Amino acid sequence: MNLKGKFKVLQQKISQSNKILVVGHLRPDGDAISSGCAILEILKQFDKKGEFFCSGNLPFNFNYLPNFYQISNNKKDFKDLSNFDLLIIVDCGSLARTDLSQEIKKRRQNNHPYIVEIDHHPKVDDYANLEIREPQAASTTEIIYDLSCALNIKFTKNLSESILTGIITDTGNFFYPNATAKVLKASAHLLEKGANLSKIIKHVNSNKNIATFKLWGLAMERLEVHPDYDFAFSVLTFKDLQSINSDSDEINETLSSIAGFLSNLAKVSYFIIT
Ligand SMILES: [Mn+2]
Repeated sequence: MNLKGKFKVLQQKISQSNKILVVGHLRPDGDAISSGCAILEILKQFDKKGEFFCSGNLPFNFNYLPNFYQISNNKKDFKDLSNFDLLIIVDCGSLARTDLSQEIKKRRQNNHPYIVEIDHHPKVDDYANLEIREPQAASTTEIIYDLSCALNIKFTKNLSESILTGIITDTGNFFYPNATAKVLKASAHLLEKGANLSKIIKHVNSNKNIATFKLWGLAMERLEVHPDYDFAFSVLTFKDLQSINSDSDEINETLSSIAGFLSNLAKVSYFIIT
């Protein structure tokens, strides 16, 4: 089935369902949170009210998004998924990242609830009844943008800000190569519909804590430049990394943002952080 056909099936399933649950990945990032918030906005246009579950701590810098305070991270409330008619799983990458693997596997045997997966990560698990997977999309919200265009969903300010938040998160403020012409055109359209770019960029990036800044400080302090070779390096030890008390995803993200920033040094072609 082509993408348009899949969007039509999703539209039909939403219309037929009364209890709908949206699931983002555990320790959600801006794309997971805003994808779920955008789906809740779309459901309103079908006169449906959905629930939204993400496991783990919710990043409060996204609390400007519509529906943010509707997000539940209380796993106990979602033990029995048979209460729901439709599950829409966004940005998860793999079943384990839903943090509801057991519950979803159990329900999948009865083919109820119907499971739709919307994602831009490469395929890992096969668990959805309808898989809307677009690995070339910059963010899951870019797929939700295409869905909204295909289904003639009204781009309210709330929906536009949700979609743009995911795009800005996953393109690193339009810095990465996934910020394609299509993404920029979609973003311009979302601005026309009332999304506030500077507000979103400010919120998306207001997620650093003091321990992370101290780690940045260490990396700067130990920075050495070798102009003869266009080469710079800095050193962070395992112990330094432990100080920020985060999981490996977060540590990797912090390291790549430090390396990204330091590689802005003029006349440096090679940068290593070790
Ligand atoms: Mn994403």
